[in-house]
Amino acid sequence: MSKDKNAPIAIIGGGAWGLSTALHLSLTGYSDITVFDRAETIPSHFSAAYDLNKIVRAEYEDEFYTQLALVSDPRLENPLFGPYYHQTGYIVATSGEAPPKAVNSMEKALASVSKHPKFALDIHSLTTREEFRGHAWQFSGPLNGFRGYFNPLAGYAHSGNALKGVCLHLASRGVKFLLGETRGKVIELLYDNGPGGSSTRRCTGVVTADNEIHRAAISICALDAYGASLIPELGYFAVARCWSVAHVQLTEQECDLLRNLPVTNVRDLGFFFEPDPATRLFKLCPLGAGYSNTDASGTSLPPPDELPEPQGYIPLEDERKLRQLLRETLPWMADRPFVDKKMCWFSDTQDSEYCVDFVPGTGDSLVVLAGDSGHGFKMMPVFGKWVVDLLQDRKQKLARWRWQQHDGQGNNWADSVSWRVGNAREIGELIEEKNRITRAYL
Ligand code: FSA
Repeated sequence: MSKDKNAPIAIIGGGAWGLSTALHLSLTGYSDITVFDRAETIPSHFSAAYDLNKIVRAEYEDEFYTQLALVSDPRLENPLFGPYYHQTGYIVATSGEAPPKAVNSMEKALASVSKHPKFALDIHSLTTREEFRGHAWQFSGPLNGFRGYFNPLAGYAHSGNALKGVCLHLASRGVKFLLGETRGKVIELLYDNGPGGSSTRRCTGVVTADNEIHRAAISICALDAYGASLIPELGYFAVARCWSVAHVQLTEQECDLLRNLPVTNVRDLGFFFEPDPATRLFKLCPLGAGYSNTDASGTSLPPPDELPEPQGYIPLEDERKLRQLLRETLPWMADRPFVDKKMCWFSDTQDSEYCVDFVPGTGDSLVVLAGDSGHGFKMMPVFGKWVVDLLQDRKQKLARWRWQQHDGQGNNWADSVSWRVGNAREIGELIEEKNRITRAYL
């Protein structure tokens, strides 16, 4: 990297990873950092972390990520993250109707946490309704055939508020923010031709929608699901995919009832969180293989509009899963309307590995951060350190986080991701389904 810590750095995308990168670069002494985002404010509604809450857990199928998540403990890092973290504990389960893939995955997770020195002593395996109620007394549903475990060393973080808090802190450290559809939306990356016919060109900065040129020694594309809009080759291995989010509006009394409810993740149905005390919203997400938005060239990107279709809508199959989840656990909520329904977009890789690397052929001038694969937010306290390491090492030393060469196999791997259940679909099919339902009710 440029040895000059005063050289301009452009970070494109003010989500969890972009802000964490700005934070750690600033803490390392880099003084001329600008964060660009299309949204008018942070938290940006283009960020996957624009949300009430995200699961914060250290347990993983892969010990490598367990170690990283343990280091990323929001209680330890600094006061920036602690206030948003709530250690309610974590119930992982399968219902009596779960397909073998979900049961196997839950059992593998239980076997692994049960022998892990960091978790083992506190893991409680749960096989009866009463055992589940020992950790979530609020569960009044039948919990038919539920099996699982409770891990107290986990919980959730208010991700939208964490982004806001970090943004304010960064502004106080002199990090600049260019926000909004004109000043903040990066429409193009600028390149020079590289020295004397070499195959390496350098990225020299960005152009925003108001046609301003912003020169940068290093440009860092932290657009995640939207990354292929600036770096098309990224779309070959990091696929924009979305999952449903829904909420139930609770009363103050209902909210009090559910206080301290552990995050509950039923692998064949979905997961939910203790209600947010400020809005009294109870957030739920169905589990599945996700939905992509693939164009004729084979690239999936979130829909381009400011409010991507379908907003205020989640697929019928997901509504069904969530209502089934509630009937089993909190049946009094099972027929309540879902509000603030949306699709949350991620950048998904086949092996769920992150991409933290230079874009090939750009020397050390253009970094891409992508492939959160639905497990990126929890790393926010430490993520930016890995970008600082990358810049200082001038190459990605970890093979698993390198830019992935396209294998020509296409993107038909979504159903085979080990920790997911179900079949991936295209968002276009859902819009047709939604229109059919709307027509049927006219
Ligand atoms: O830390 C977590 O387990 C949250 S995963 C969130 C999620 O929506 C997954 O449930 C889904 O399977 C996909 O991987 C995207 O992320």
